Amino acid sequence: MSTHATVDAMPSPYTFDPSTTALLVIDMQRDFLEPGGFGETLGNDVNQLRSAIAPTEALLGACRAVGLTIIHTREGHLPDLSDCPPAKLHRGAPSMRIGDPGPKGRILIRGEYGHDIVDELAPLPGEPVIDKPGKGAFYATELGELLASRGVRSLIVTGVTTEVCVHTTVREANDRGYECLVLSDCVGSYFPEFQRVGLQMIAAQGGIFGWVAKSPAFIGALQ
Ligand code: TIU
Repeated sequence: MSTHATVDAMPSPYTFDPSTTALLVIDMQRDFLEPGGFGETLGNDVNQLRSAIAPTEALLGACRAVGLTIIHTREGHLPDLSDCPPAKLHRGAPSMRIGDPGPKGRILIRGEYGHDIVDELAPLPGEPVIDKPGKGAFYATELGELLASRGVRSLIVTGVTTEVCVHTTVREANDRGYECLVLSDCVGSYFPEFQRVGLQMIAAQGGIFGWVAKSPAFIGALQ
């Protein structure tokens, strides 16, 4: 028997069954959230993202307490860059390119210190970590198969950055039939304007990509 819960959300209440719901924590990596990583090489102020850490830590605690499926993702590339298209490697004028040696290891390379998730949000044993070469978490990863194997239909989406990897993943998930709820205090952008508008774009037009709520509302619905 399934038990449904409802969250006060935009543009309408979000109803989910915890047994077919997964929390997706996107790319909360040192490379995006700490100085000396990929985000900073692109010219960004990494402090803009750090407000998402504490609410996500609380959210993880609540989800772990009720046994909700939790999946983490990391953006990054193989050491030989064979999975990094030239279009991504050569785009823009970063201070360091993907694969260059930085203070936290090679920029955005799997296995390096900077590529891993920040200490506060470290995955627990048994929580899948999806390594992805693109912005979307479904592209060239095992995420789709993993969700299907667990019967997941609803995704609670958090992480960074709101308008890049969160948006791309929500759009991918929406086209695959998932019901996505984005938690506004657990996502972050380097650009306050993009944070605001990026969230509006999810819930506009009657929820064209999904729903938006604050994490305390979701945590309340879990209990
Ligand atoms: N640059 C930027 O805003 N984001 C990324 O490159 N990756 C993610 O969002 N994870």
